[in-house]
This record gives sequence, C-alpha cells and structure tokens, in this order.
Amino acid sequence: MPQAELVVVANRLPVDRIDGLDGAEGWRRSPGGLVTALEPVMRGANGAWVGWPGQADLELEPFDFEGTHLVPVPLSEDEVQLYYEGFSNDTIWPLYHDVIAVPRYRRVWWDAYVRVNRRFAEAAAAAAAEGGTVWVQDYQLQLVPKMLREARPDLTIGYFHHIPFPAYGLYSQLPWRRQVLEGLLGADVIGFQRVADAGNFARAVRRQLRYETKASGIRVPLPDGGSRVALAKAFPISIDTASYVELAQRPDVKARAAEIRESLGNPDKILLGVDRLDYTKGIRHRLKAYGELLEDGRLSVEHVTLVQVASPSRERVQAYMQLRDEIEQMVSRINGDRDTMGHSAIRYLHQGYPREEMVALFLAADVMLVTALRDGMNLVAKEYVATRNDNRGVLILSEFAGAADELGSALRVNPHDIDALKDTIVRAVEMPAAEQGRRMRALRRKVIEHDVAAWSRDFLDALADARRAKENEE
Ligand code: GDG
Repeated sequence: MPQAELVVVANRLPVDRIDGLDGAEGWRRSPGGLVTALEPVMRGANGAWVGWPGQADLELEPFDFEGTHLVPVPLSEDEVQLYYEGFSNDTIWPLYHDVIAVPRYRRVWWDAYVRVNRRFAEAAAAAAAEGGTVWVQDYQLQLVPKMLREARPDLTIGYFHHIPFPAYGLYSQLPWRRQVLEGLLGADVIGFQRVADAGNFARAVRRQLRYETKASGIRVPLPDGGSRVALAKAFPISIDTASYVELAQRPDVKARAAEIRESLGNPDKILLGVDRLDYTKGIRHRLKAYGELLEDGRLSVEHVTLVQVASPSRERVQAYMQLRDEIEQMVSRINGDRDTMGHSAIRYLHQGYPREEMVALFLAADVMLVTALRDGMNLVAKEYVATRNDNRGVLILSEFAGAADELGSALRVNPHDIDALKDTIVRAVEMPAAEQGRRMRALRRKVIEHDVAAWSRDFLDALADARRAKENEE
C-alpha cells in the first residue's frame, strides 16, 4: 500500500456510491466544500482519505479515485446505530449545540464510539508515511488524535471541529468528559470555527485536566515528565466561493431562477430558508415569526412567499422524527389558515436538490433566513452571499451561527426573540436597494477574500509550523 504524506480522516469518504455498479467506476465525488478544498492539496501531496463508505457492512479494499487514495473503514449496522446515530448524533450533537435537544448518555454508545475511533486511528496509522501529516475531521472522531499519537509519535496531527464547543457548565455533563479532552489533545493543532469555541475548549481543559493554557497554547504533560504545546485556535471554515459565483452567472441557472419566481406566482418578495432538517437550525422559530406576521397583517400572501427547503437528515434518530412532525404541522396550519386559491404562504420542500437548483433558489430569493439556535459556521449564509453577483438581496443571520463573527453586514438577529425576528423580517422585506447593495458588497468581500482554499491553507500552515517546531526540538 502506498504511504501518504497527507492523510485526511473523516467519518465519510469524499465519494458516494452509484447504485448498480461495482469498484472504482461505481463512485462519484460527493458535493461539498471540504472535498473541493482538499482535492488540489491531496493531489499535490500524494494524499489519502480514510473514511466510512456510507453503507453498513460494506467491506472494500482501498482504491484510487481522481488522484486520491481512498481507504474505506467498514461499519456494521450495529455500529452505525451505536457510534454514529447514537453517540455522535444523539449524545455529542445535542450536547455541543447547547442542549437544544436533550443529549442521551448511553454506555453502549460510548463503547462503540471508542471501538470505531480506534479502527479509524489504525487505518490512518497504516496509511501515513513516516513523518507525515494527518488531519482528522469533526466530532465523530474526537478520540482519534490521541490514539494516533500513541501509535505513531512521528506524525504531525491536526483536528478540525466543525460544530460548536459548548461552555464548560454544559460540557461537564458528559460522563466521558476527560477522555474526550485527552483524545482531542493528542493533536498538535485543534481548530475551531469561532474564537469562543476555542475559548470554551481551553477552559474545559483547565477545569477538568488542570493543564496550563497561554494564549492559544495548551501545555500537555508527557509521561517522561516533560511537556509539549498543543495549539487550540479558531480557523473559520468557508466555501468554494468561485464555483458559486460562476454557477450564479450561468444563463440556464439564471433562467431557472426566473422560472422559480414565475411558478410561485411572481410574488413581490421571496423569502428563503435552506437547512438540513435539524433542531439546531431554528426552523420552528422562523415559521412562528412568519406566521405571526401574516396573522398581524404586516405581511400578506399576495405579496410574499416563504420557500423552505428542509433536506432530509438523520431520519432514524427519534429527535429528528419528532422535529419533522412539528415542522410539518406548523407549515400545514399556517398554509391552511393563510393560503388563497392563487397564493401559498409557505412552499415547503422536504427534499434534497442538485447544487444548480440551490443556486437558482438563492438567486430567486430576496431575503435569506438563517435563524440557527446554534451552528458551528452555517455555510448556507456564505453560499447565498456568494451567488448575489448583482449585490441585491438581504441576509438575516442569527448571532448564534459562527458565520455571524465574519458577516457583520448581515441583519443580525436573536432567533429566540420572536418580536425582534418579526421586525427584522419586515425590515429586510422593505429594505431599499441602496442599503441592500451597501451591505451585500461588504458581505461578498468577506466570502471572496476568505474562501475554503484560504481556510485549508491557514490550517495546513499551522500544522507545518507545528511540525517544524517538533523537528527543532529533536
Ligand atoms: C456542519 C455544521 C458548519 C443543504 N441542503 C441541500 C444542500 N445543502 C448544503 C448546503 C451547505 C451544506 O449542505 C450545509 O452546510 P451548513 O454549514 O449550512 O450546515 P451543516 O450541514 O449542519 O454542517 C455547520 C459545516 O458543518 C461546515 O463546517 O458550517 O455549522 O453544522 O453547503 O448548501 N446541498 C444540495 N442540496 C440540498 O438539498 N446540493
């Protein structure tokens, strides 16, 4: 097996299986910023990607795909339930998103999480060249950095956390809080979305492990009595901005945007929400505010329509089934109360769409609603902005999304404050073109300057610095 200078470890491989075919021809690159950003880096560095192929009980040999060596990690049906749906998505996800839903702490889930993390660590250890670099992605794999360091002390290890890291008062609920912190501290660089997340992490380390922290550095004691410094710092993720700008310029995509407007009955204003159907995204708060505005008569279905794309997500997890029922009940109540023969209050779509269609929707939307109750970053906010080549449109952005740190020219909102959310929606609907332009230009500057390539460069540079520091010590 070839040894890779750079190994990415993520829960999922960057490919989706196409039904009915076998082997390398049976795969398609999955859409997504991380994959796009890392592709050139992976090619250049003779890179490998370690991850689950996305189907339970699928055992595959490593294979090459578009310049990257892919190393599949198998998961049994049981492990998908315990490690992925259980510990990752029903313990860590709700706990790290400020307990919006109640986290469930189950010891069998934790046992599976440890077991599966070890399998990923072993696969990464086998794939990496002597003195190479491994970059671990996200909350499903928090124990991998430590396991990997123990197996391969020669490696430089990075970890990026895509979701929030909660305040210590919440984090301390986790029965395995020490093991998770120690797991993460196996990395040389631990990246977070926001400065506040890195701060919460450092505080948990101080309180729980009593390690010393200074600026972004955390002094981690070594068994021989010495110590090393791990860096815990914000590296806000971004999108492949250029590809969104280009898609939004394509004549067929623009024509589709016009067609969407037309088929909604040419409303004066289209409001849009695009989210995975997840309780962190504040979809219910958004519907509540919008429904009240229609009820108060401050908005009318003759003039505005809300399009809500809620793409199916984690459908076997109880909390998600319940959320879907609640949202669908709200939507049908509002539509039942407010629709006319010619106009609908909400066009609700529980479906996933190709990227072209998403961009057409962004182009058709006058107001984009991002009302997350807690969100690591929220890429949808950045994607909307990237597509607005005409500098028109209004972004309403929750202050609880990581994107709020960079996108200061959006209309900021606290989604729990329904009255404020209502006022903000009305302000967005009525915003004069000149103000839209001023704000949108500033927003666009941010996502054009700081795209996902800049993000991965910054992170990999920090890892390269860590490696040099290590070599100097030796
Ligand atoms: C996690 C963190 C952080 C959605 N529906 C469709 C579709 N999407 C695309 C969006 C966007 C992506 O999925 C969702 O990214 P978000 O950032 O909005 O949210 P999460 O999925 O929760 O992502 C988040 C992110 O990781 C990265 O670090 O920002 O905070 O929670 O790109 O456009 N894409 C297509 N069809 C759909 O129906 N094609």
